Amino acid sequence: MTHKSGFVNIIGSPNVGKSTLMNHLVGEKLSIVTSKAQTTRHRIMGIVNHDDYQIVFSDTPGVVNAAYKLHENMMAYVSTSIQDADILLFITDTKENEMNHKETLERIQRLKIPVLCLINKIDLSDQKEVSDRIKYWQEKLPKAQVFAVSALHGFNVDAVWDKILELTPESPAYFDKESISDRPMRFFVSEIIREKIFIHCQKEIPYSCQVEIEEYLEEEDITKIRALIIVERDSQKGIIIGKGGEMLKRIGRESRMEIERFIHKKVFIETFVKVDKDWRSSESKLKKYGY
Ligand SMILES: Nc1nc2c(ncn2[C@@H]2O[C@H](COP(=O)(O)OP(=O)(O)OP(=O)(O)O)[C@@H](O)[C@H]2O)c(=O)[nH]1
Ligand SMILES: [Mg+2]
Repeated sequence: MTHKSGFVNIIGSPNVGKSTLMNHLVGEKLSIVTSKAQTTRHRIMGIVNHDDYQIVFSDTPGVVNAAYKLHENMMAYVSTSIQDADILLFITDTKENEMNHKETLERIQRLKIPVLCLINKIDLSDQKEVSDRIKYWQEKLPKAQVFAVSALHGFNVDAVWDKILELTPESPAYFDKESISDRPMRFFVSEIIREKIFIHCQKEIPYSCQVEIEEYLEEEDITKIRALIIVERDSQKGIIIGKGGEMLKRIGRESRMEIERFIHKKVFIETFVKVDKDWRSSESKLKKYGY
């Protein structure tokens, strides 16, 4: 029996639904999702295993013009994901009139590998708008097959799956057939906490935060976690903690509930906040934090 395996990399502008799509395809919430743009900062692999195939999806940060060093590193993840894809899923949504980042679009236009263009969030749109978008993107990406989908509601995602399986090359598996990601548990835990900060904090705060897991201790009936939230300035520290510690408590409580669902175990979590001045602009600090 032949075995298929390949890298299916998801690229697109911020907030179009890349992470929602990957989670749907993998059937597990691996990537955090929020209503704010630039939620995803890493390349995160989600692996789907079957006797006959292994598909390695990669979620990536939304394509932006780099405003600070962290952005540059995020865009480097996008760039390598375009390079090493066997199949590219270019995702846009019904509200994106044109791709702001022309260079990336041009790179996709020049690709020799199969490109699937997914127009997402069609549940928010009408037939006419969807038809206009299909026409527009088919002209921009003439070699791509265009799909109108809703990643959130799973609409038409099956058709995308069928196409992916058809296009995946014959190859042995790249990863252990038991693994669902290339990332360790600590990474997912830090991302869950970052998601709660994104949801509850406004303006620049979510973008200035990084979460480090200082301790992850698995005991027989409970997992003990100590997390450090890193901000760029003293004023941000005060906001994350909130009046009487309310904000930090809320972030901790909601994170704990979600981590418990994710690892199917009881969790005890402690959160601390620390200032690391301008960490987003320092190459050495970014390296330390895994970017
Ligand atoms: N109505 C609707 N909302 C969607 C759909 N897909 C995603 N969303 C919403 O769009 C927002 C952004 O989704 P994400 O999956 O985080 O988008 P992303 O492209 O990964 O964003 P970045 O990581 O910031 O680049 C969230 O509020 C999602 O719930 C969809 O099919 N329909
Ligand atoms: Mg994302």
